[in-house]
Amino acid sequence: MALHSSKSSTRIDETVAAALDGLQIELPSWGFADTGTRFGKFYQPAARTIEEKFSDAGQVHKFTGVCPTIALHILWDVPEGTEPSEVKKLAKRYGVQPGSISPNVFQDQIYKHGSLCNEQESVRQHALQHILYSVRIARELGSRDITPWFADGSNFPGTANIRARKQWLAEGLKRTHDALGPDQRLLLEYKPFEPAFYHTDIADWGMALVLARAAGPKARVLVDTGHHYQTQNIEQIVAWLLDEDILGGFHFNDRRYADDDLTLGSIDPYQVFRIFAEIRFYEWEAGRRTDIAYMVDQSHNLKNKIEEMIQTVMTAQELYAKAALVDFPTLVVAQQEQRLIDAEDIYKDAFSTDVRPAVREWRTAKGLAQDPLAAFRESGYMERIVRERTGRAATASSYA
Ligand code: AFD
Ligand code: MN
Ligand code: MN
Repeated sequence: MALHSSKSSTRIDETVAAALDGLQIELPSWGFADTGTRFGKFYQPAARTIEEKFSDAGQVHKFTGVCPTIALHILWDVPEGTEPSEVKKLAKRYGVQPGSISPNVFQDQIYKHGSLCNEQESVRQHALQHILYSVRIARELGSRDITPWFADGSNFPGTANIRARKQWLAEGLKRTHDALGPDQRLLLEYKPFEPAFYHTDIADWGMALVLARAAGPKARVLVDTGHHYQTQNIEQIVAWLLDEDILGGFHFNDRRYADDDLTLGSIDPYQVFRIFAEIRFYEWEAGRRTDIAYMVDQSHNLKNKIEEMIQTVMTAQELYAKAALVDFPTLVVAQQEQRLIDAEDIYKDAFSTDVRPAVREWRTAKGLAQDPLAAFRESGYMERIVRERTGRAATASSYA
């Protein structure tokens, strides 16, 4: 049975265009700053202020056309006392709106032994007040998602009452959830380890799901693709969260070992395709799009930060376009009839389709450059910011 209808290029173009029309990708403010790793930083003319972060993110949106929001960290970008109106002026000036808002409960000295899971009630209260402040700022900025990440955990056996910490955490998240505005969401991110190396209080998707359910109906699970052990089947986790109607969104990056902050799709593009395919499968069966926040969480240390963000977005678009080509009507029949090779080949056929011509056509139709990276490089923006931020002329090393 000839399964693979030779996809006409018209069908590919139409399917890819429809898919890309619905894909928006949020950029992380911290991805434009020199954050380095715990082993050091290799400086480049990176953003130093929230204004420069908005400016750089604005370039990514200008050339890709699909990044209208920038995720902000309250401590790094909107320290207490910042007027939200100032942030709104930056959004207007640079063409990107504030996106998800991350409280920061993992950096201040007070959080040495944790935040909402800290044995000291005063520290738990301090963390909660910061999170509630973040919710207020988010409401004033018109941001929908609150995305706390908790580094809470322990390094040595016997030093933590894991059950008590779970209860304290649930209590703090419930208080946070109850402070949300009508259209806001609380996205709970999980991470198996780092900086804690014996146990992390929200270590996997199951713990995040239990906590989200306990917090209330506006809470969801946030899947950071770098936050999984080597052998974990991330697309299976995504399928379960979809089926439980509790998948809030993603923090995209790639990893060879763990939370490596590598460029999305640079190590395992097929895994990213499989994640998107699970989402497209769910949407095809449900007959509707899902409301998932696609966000990048990469803070690069070697590549040019703006260029790598453009590269990340272009990769996400290509892999999403491939997933949109999966022939689900034929796939479900092959699955039902247990024709394994035919079913697998439907995935492989979509993944191996070169969608770049269709993506380029889509960009042309949108009035965008066919190659956003090349267009950015020709724009002179890097030369300008190198002069402005370093006082020197740009050299080849400015394009790391
Ligand atoms: C780190 C954490 C987590 C968080 C991000 C931004 O592992 O992914 O979302 O910083 O705060 O990558
Ligand atoms: Mn993350
Ligand atoms: Mn991370």
